[in-house]
Amino acid sequence: PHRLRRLHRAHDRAPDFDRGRHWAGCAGVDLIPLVASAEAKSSAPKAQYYAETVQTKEKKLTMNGTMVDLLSGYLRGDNISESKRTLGDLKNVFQDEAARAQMNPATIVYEVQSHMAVKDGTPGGLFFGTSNVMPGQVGGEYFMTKGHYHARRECGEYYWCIQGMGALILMDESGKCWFEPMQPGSLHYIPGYIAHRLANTGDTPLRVGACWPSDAGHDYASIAEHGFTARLMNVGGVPTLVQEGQA
Ligand code: M6P
Ligand code: ZN
Repeated sequence: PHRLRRLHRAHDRAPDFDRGRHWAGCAGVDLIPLVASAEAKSSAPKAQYYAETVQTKEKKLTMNGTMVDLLSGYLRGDNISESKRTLGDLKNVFQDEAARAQMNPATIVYEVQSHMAVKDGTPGGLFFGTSNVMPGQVGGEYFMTKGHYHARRECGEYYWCIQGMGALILMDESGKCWFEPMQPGSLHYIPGYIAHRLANTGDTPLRVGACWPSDAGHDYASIAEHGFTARLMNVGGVPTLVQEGQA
């Protein structure tokens, strides 16, 4: 019962994370309908998602404290950190800074949930996350993440598209830029030494799962300084990677 109460608190935290609008309303169904143990039911009636034990015909199974909604990638339970970036947070990220400055700074561009079972920087561990990029454009450039290199350049990462349409924009250290189209089910291996950024080219949220080493770190400074050398633009309705100086 103690553990269940703690899990509830973890879930109820993060009031600024707008899960009602962007996550729970998605096509996802309820999580696996666990049958909570009698003890869990009486102490915490809403705790079915976090039931510590389930009784099957064969045996009692022990569940851990975190669940992934397989349809949306939404995470709930233990060890989850959440963040969001609004248009106001993304100064100088889009090509058309004047257009961005005219838009509502409170508009959410993307949200990230990360399951961090070890401390950031721990060698040999893994992090697991879901990014949720909203549909939208700034001056014809699709809503996207800030993008980063890993601080430890050699570290790779997996992305996989869960819902929506978009692109994984990649850049090597010489500034060569390309992209991989994303659709539900597409799997993307990002090798070390490659900067990566997500763009939503559709009109529904782009939800992407990610798994990366817990000591990879984020190097945003290199991107802030040099940017990506290409931008994914809506050119007559077609997502087009426009190289720097080519527009
Ligand atoms: C994925 C992972 C995270 C990353 C997030 C948002 O979930 O790659 O490490 O933080 O996307 O991307 P960014 O950090 O570039 O804003
Ligand atoms: Zn990364």
